[in-house]
Amino acid sequence: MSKITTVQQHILDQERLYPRATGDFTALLTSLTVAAKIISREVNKAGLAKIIGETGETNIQGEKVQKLDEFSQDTITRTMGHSGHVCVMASEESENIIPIPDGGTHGKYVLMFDPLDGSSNIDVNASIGTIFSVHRKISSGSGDGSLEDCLQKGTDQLAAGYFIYGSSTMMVYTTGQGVHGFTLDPSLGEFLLSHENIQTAPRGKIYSINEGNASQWDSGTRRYIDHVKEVAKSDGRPYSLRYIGSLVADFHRNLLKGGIFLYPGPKGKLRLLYEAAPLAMIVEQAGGAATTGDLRILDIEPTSLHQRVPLIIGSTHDVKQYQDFWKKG
Ligand code: FDP
Repeated sequence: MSKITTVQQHILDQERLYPRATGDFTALLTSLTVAAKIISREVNKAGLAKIIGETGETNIQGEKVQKLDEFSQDTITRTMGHSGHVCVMASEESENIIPIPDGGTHGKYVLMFDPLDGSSNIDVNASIGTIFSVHRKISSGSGDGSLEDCLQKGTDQLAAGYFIYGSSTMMVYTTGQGVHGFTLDPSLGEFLLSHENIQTAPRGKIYSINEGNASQWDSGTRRYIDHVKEVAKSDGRPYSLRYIGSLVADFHRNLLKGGIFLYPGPKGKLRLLYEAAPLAMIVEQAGGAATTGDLRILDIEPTSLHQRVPLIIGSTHDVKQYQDFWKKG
């Protein structure tokens, strides 16, 4: 009989690998799972908003109906701001850093998050997600964290992960000891280990890109996409195109099945700190790769909170091959 492991037990076991660990880190990630369960419950009711009252209006209980992305932002900020584990946060939805609320206890960690990624998919019932990344406080003192704490590069992440609200709700995370996936059992309210030590295929058969942007692609990207579409049965081409337009959902599928996701330059659309860096840590831990074309995502020094980068991420062979095309221009 296989063992049943909750996410809390798993995080605790991972933290025990570090002799000087205090348990704080386990508590931080556990608080985050509470926020995700609240968001998951609300996401599952999304279609009902139309019945019980439109967003921004008052529902039949006299409560104001909040937009789901704002709700997710508030839920994470409130849960984590009072957890005592973080000293500062930053979110894709907030222009500036988010300080700990008055009266809150300061911890030694920095939390970066995208509260509801892929939110243009909410109305059509497609999978969406929450992405997070944890750093250690580097600014001096034990009080409030600062912008400096938030602008750390991907290689300094202590943990990264995401929650995907799909046909089931899942949590996928890494603390640098492999990538592990948990599925929420809604009747128990517990995330149970379902995907231990996820390894992505060295080479996939899927490419994921918004082809509607083709006229803006550089010639290297154009030639690469032509290449994966060419018929060459001997090496597994043509690849299949799969694109949901919800990063967490596209990434999660490719992580499990193998493949490449591309949102190329010149500037890119996706955010370094809330999307590219956390997913790059996960993919590398699963044996894959992530690049802008010329730079490894995890090596980029952030210069601003909402910096965008090109993101090419997935199976190592595919990402390397993209880079070869990209370099030739
Ligand atoms: P969305 O605009 O729905 O929030 O981060 C933004 C994001 O979604 C990603 O989740 C997704 O991969 C990408 O944008 C989709 O962009 P396009 O619609 O330009 O393809």
